[in-house]
Amino acid sequence: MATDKITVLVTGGCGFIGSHIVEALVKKGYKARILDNLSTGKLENIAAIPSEDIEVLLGDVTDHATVETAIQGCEYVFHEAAIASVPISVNDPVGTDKINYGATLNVLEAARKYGVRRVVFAGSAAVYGDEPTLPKRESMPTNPITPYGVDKLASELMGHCYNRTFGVEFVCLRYFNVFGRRQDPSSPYSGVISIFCDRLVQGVAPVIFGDGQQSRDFVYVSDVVAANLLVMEHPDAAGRTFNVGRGKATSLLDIAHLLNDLTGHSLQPIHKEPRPGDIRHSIADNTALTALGWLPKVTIRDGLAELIEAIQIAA
Ligand code: UD2
Repeated sequence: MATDKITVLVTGGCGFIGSHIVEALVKKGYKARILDNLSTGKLENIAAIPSEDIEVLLGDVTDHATVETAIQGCEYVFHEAAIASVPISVNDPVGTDKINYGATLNVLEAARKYGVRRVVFAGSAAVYGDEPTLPKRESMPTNPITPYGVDKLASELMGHCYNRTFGVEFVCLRYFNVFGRRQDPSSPYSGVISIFCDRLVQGVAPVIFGDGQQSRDFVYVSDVVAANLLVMEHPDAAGRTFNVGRGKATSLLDIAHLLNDLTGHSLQPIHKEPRPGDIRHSIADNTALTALGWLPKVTIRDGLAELIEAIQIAA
């Protein structure tokens, strides 16, 4: 059946953040096309979305022809597909580069060829590296210390190059520590909150690497989705890079405490050796994004409560 809905491509649309973006796009009346190879994404993440509003292409973002096919007819692209693990990038810099940088170039080139209006890219706070100045501002020098961070930065730079040189509008969102439903807890390098929650519902104490005073700018996935949808069409967003964090740091001890409080447990964290290469604190200056009208709405406590409820329902 013919449709006059605008089609939006979401690479990695079966993944953690991508599936939430797809859901929000469909709610706003867009048609979402998903390109995902299900390496970490899951079809069950999009199972609740009405099938007439989505198209799912199972394929690889590293394959140029596949990306060209996926992008044709799309006005916007959210490029979320990536190997989201720093340690995997350290173990296999060549393999991850093909995905975390090579695929971005594929997307940009196909966007240029097929006249996509705007590409929104899932960047990372990893581009700041371990330089201790806080909060992180977008204008600060970047100094990534892992292949993951370098690929994210290279992708940003190429995106801005396509913006200036070829007129493909490009926006980079540097995600801080995103948490929420559908974040996979199964690897030791999954987001710490997903791991803690997974253990908690099994009544197992969290393991904290180090003293637990290290802190992160945890941001709930629905606020990250709101940031994506805001910069998708905002006239002042094109050609720019924005931090996506709440601008508040929460320590791991506080997370463990909040989780006990929310569930009535009194699990004492088990402390182990600090994780090599860990940064101590991370916090975003989000002035640029809030100036566009973004306001993170979900507190850490409310986000944790929602997440625990979702995990308990699924269990
Ligand atoms: C985040 C991003 C990563 C990259 C990086 C840039 C996530 C999931 N990862 O890594 O993609 O952008 O920032 O700096 O958002 N921890 C424990 N116990 C556990 C698991 C983790 O104590 O069971 C600690 C870990 O040692 C670290 C903190 O929790 O101090 C956060 O770890 P993470 O893997 O959730 O995120 P991070 O900040 O290392």
